[in-house]
Amino acid sequence: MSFFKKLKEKITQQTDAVTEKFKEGLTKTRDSFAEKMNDLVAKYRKVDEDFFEELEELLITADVGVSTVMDLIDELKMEVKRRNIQDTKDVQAVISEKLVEIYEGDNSEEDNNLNIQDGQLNVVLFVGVNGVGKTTTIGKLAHKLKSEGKSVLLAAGDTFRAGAIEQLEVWGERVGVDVIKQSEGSDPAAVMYDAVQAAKARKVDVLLCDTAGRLQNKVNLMKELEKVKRVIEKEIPGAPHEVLLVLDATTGQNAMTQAKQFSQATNVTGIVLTKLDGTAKGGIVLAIKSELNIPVKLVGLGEKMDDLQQFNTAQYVYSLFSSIIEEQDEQSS
Ligand SMILES: Nc1nc2c(ncn2[C@@H]2O[C@H](COP(=O)(O)OP(=O)(O)O)[C@@H](O)[C@H]2O)c(=O)[nH]1
Ligand SMILES: [Mg+2]
Repeated sequence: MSFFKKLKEKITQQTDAVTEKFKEGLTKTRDSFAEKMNDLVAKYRKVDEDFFEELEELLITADVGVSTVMDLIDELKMEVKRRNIQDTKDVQAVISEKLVEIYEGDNSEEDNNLNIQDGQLNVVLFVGVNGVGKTTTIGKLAHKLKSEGKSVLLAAGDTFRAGAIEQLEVWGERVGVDVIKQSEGSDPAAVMYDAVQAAKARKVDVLLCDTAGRLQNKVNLMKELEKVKRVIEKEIPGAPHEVLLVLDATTGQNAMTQAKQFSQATNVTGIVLTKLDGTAKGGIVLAIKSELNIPVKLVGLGEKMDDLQQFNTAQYVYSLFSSIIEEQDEQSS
């Protein structure tokens, strides 16, 4: 069975709605990627060194990340030799296969489930710079958890940015969950303390904590996050159960830099990559995983309430290659 078919089979274990979301959200990346791939294949019919060089460039411009691309190209060259592939068209299938391999690494069981256990209070802390989509993601995730039957509480920990508390309250109303807040300018650690007490008293399943993205300088921001985290840790052993770093996919290498900074300062357990729908450079998902070794747990594929999805490699790679795959499938049948 071809790898595409296997990929497709893996995907059909999920609902059509999820597949549609991924395909729709990755339209820009797919269109740009498929167009460039098709051009490349048309230009070089036979596999040679020039073809690989241009392929390398193509992947780097899709933000896949230089060292990831280098590894991928090496792997591809070996595989092409091993299978004696001559036509560039046939390389496409191998690329998708290798991408999944690279992403999944040694363990094919992806660890992109959120660490949320039944029968206890779970605390999820959201960190990241201003504008990346923290508050929006909290709103979307609250909706998702609630629709799974969990009780949710929100903590308005961004007391710094004007309007941030109100923005979270709007999401709270939309989704139908309460928000614990204090006034603008108050100590975020105090807000977290209140929120944790409220969450305990109300016996909620999940507390989602918003934080500020920009203070006067980075050192202050990191110190504040540490303080917030300490308050949570002290009140609930084992918490926070997740520290999710939110990154904006449209910012490319900037997002990589942020990831490095935040993961040095705090123990990031997962990444939320937002605005994948707004970029043609969706290759960044692969760069994050292979260069930072932090799992991308959730992806933002739009601004609406249900535009947050758990990340899934098969869905992602299938979405990127689907137009190419379907064309090839048609030709071969
Ligand atoms: N297209 C798109 N926009 C998003 C996504 N996530 C967030 N946004 C938008 O990004 C902007 C900043 O989001 P916000 O949650 O306020 O960021 P915060 O400063 O990190 O809390 C808002 O206009 C959101 O609607 C996404 O997945 N796709
Ligand atoms: Mg915010």
